[in-house]
Amino acid sequence: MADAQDNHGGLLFPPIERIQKEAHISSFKQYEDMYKQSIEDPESFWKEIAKQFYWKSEPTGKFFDYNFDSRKGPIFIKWMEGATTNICYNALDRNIDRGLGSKIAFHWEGNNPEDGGHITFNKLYEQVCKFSNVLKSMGLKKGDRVAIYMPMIIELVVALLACARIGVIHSIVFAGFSSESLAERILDASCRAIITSDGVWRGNKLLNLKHIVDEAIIICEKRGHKVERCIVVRHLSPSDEIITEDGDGDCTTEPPAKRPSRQLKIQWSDRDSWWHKLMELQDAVCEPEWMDAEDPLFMLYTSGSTGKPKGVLHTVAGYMLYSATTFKYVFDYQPDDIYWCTADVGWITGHTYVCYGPLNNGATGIIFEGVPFYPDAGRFWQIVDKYKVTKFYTAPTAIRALMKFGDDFVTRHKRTSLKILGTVGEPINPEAWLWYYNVVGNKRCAVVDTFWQTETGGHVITPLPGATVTKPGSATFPFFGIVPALLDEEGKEITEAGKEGYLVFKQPWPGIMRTVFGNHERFETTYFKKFHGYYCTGDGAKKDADGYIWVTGRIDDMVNVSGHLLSTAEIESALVEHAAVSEAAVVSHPHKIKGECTYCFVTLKEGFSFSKDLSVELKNKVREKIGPFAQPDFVQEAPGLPKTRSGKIMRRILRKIAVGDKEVGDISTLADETVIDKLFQLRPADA
Ligand code: 6R9
Repeated sequence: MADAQDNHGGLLFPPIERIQKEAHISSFKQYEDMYKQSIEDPESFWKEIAKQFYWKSEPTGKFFDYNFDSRKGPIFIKWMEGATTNICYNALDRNIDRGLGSKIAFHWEGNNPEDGGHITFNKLYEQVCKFSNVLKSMGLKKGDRVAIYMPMIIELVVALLACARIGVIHSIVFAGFSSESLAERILDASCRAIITSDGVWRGNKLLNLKHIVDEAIIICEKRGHKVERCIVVRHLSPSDEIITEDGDGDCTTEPPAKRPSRQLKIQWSDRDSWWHKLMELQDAVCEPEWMDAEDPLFMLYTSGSTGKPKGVLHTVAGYMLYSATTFKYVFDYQPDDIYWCTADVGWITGHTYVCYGPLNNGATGIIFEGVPFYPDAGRFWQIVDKYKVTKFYTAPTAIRALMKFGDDFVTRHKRTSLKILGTVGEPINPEAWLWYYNVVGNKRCAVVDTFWQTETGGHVITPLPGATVTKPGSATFPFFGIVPALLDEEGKEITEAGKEGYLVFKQPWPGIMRTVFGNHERFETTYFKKFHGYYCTGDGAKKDADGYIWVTGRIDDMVNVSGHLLSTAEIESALVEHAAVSEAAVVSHPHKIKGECTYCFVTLKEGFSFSKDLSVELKNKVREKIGPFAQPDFVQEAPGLPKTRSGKIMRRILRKIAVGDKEVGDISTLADETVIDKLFQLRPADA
């Protein structure tokens, strides 16, 4: 058992001996040596790693090349250009060739604890080949975009890998987004087809995914884009009655035995096809499309500060190297591991650490359809015991929410298989870190707090479990190839310990995004214009006297709600769509479980008055427009907003008002100072 050491009042956690013993990187010195090589000679570092993969042909030009300074020309990043490979081939065929065919690739754990199954690498290969052939039979080809809006089921991974196999760019949209948000993403990428399922149970809620997709397709049609095909997985159990318009639904009218009986009505049209019917007709062999290293692999939308989501684009080879390497070292992957990342594949964490990273290492993973509190708050640990999970990865918001239910839900399960506990998505408060370490990990597991972004493709600042002495709340040190710096507002590097600055990176690593889909200019403006020569994360951070990096959170107009990034502009534009609202300003607000939540100030149009009902209506508006996870916690009336003479809303002041802090700071640039008092008076009682 490892206990903390005291470090000037802070806690230090040295690597756990039993983990260190088997670790790929088992001392800080070894990390430092490898790190040094990775930044001084990235070419030879990544060339060595590239040898683990299958390449149809070798790079034709420079191994890597880039420009991070827009004054010198367009921003670009290229790794291994001219080399050809296929990430699906590497994940499946290569692993089968090295004898892993009968190994389990995924255990599937349903929302209902009695639902489950598994798939081996052989079987996954067969399913993926068949589905690649389905896509091909529809005329889909390299470079086309396909949207995926699916629950956490094996078919989701099959769909993703099949796209990758034939060079179709997948654009996965988390199946919690509204039809509007889904439509916006389909339109931006001009997706030719969409893959979904009939519905899904989440906890005790039944969601009609097909209906949301139908609505999104109608919105797209109205805006001039036709989605040609919609493929629907028959996922609900035969006892969930499905009624389709043409009766093509393998219907049964028997009520479900153990679950609440519900009918799911879905519409059916010419563009729709059942997944299983299409699969029946296909061959289980499909030659992969040999892709250039820099061909696009997937796009994934992330919130942008202007409100319009950005399609972050990743390419084949760099992402493959980086996702696999971070997975191997950060979770210290060993062949007998049972690895579980609880993230939904609809987010980047699911792309990199449910699918691509583990599969390219030949790991056995878990796909969990449900939620942490169903049937009770012990579900995670019950699953850990059921499969003997060794490496577990989740988000601070889940940890905090589970903490609230007390230790009992954890300690009634054994958890003796656990070795490494990861966290991602937002800064983890030391209290949650310590609970994770002491209670969940029983003081015998390493905690890795991994900082990264959709844009970075994989972990960029993170401890290594066998090498790094950790401090609760710090993501510690850069991964291989990452050169971080902290800049002040003027772009000068901060060297002083404890001083906060903008977290930036000086040179590219293989997994960094290459562009914003269809808008390279936005890519340059968002990440490279604020500080020339650096990739700017949009996060603030500081370094302590020991060189540890502490990420403090977003410093742009982004809010991190339960680990999901939302832009305040996006919420504001949903609010002003309501007939009563003339202007809205949204700020982030601390929240015990979610980390942050949103607090909305709304100015009403003449003739409207504020009420509880209106507040509820506005919250629902955001929910419908963006998705349930975006629902604001607070809405308050604002007869006037604090604005500068040039008309800029001073959000800094609104954040103070939201928390009831009268020390609002400098207000000399305000056009009208009297609004502040009024806003304090109108704060809702529960804020
Ligand atoms: C992987 C992912 C990225 C933003 C990022 C930052 C926050 C993620 C963090 C963290 C502190 C950590 N973030 N991990 N902040 N410590 N360990 O979450 O991607 O959805 O794009 O969010 O999340 O603010 O900029 P994404």
